[in-house]
Amino acid sequence: MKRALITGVTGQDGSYLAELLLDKDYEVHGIVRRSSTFNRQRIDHLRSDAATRERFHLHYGDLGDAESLASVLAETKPEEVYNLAAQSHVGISFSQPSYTGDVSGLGAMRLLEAVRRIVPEARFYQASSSELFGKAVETPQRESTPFHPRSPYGVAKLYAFWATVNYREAYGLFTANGILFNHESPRRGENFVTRKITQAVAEIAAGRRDSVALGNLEARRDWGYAGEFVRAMWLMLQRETPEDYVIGTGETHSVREFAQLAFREAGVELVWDGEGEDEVGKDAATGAVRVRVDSEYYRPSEVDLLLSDPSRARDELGWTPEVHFEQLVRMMVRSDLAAVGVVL
Ligand code: NAP
Ligand code: G4F
Repeated sequence: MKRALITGVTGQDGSYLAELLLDKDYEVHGIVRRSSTFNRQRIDHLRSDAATRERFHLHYGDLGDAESLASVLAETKPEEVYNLAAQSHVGISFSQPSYTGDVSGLGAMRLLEAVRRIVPEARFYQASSSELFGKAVETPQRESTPFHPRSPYGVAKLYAFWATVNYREAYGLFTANGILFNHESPRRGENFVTRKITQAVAEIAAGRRDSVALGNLEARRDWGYAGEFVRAMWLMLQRETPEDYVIGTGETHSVREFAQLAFREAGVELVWDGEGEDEVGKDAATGAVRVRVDSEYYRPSEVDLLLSDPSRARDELGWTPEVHFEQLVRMMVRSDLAAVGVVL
């Protein structure tokens, strides 16, 4: 039985990756942080299900605390380590720049150093991000595209990316960066734009609120489904030699398109009126304002356009995404509608 350690196991990706590995008969260890209230909703089913609970173990630790990382590695001796933990919100990284650098940047270095000292044979996956491309110098973005991060989060992830490469080159560790483009799901955190929209659509349909306030409607992202992106992480660690891979769908859509489609899924056709901060999206049938623009959600520097070229992952890992944009939006809206008890 293989043993894996996942940091960030309570997050969106951590929960899907834990499911995947348990399904492959791994023993899975996850690092969780202490919090005053439990936040394990995404993994509770794995702790109660008879088929998985014996092979799924949680340990307290924090990427800010090197000793806790070393202790967990010494206790669990994993063969694969997936570093998914991060302060992962780009907008919030402008409010907490040095904390984000500490956790999302230096945290990866702390873990790499602990791996080097305690389990140097282990294979290491780093959750790198398309935010590295930032003010992208070419489109689509591929492994060779130069980086130009646009946020404290992107800068922190740049440090972690190069730390991962450096430990491969300096010490011969098996380390791989997955440069993942945006991936979403019904488990996506509620303050990322996709989930914020689908949750608002559901609450509006349930009569619990009137509208949703968004920032930049023109930003374009390459949005895929988290449930299938985690398989690419695992595939990277099964290779003979470690490499870094771009993972995305090869399609790009704007925040406006996402909102349009999400409301359509709940039977509301949006028409747009006005410009800039005065723009609104109205229900074409009733004239009710459903989307507003609020500059509070603008970022000091924006990533305007992300679009992946995932051909290397297709050719070398055999990984191709199956869930397309429309299916992703539908899946997320339906899940949020079900959560508020709305059946259309
Ligand atoms: P997420 O839902 O925000 O999950 C982040 C996880 O990190 C949570 O389990 C969180 O724990 C944990 N964490 C945060 N700070 C920590 C600390 N100091 N010590 C230990 N754990 C800590 O993020 P995600 O969407 O699953 O993304 C997973 C990883 O991929 C992240 O590194 C993210 O930056 C990266 N990434 C994500 C995407 C995407 O589109 N989703 C794309 C590219 C890269 P709590 O539950 O206690 O908060
Ligand atoms: O959903 P977002 O917050 O995701 P963002 O910034 O692209 O970051 C996500 O993807 C990265 C990979 O590219 C990950 F590394 C990172 O951890 C995270 O998972 O914002 C997407 C776009 C941005 O351009 C933002 O300005 O949507 C725009 N936006 C417009 N209104 C909004 C809003 N974003 C948020 N969060 N909230 C809004 O109201």
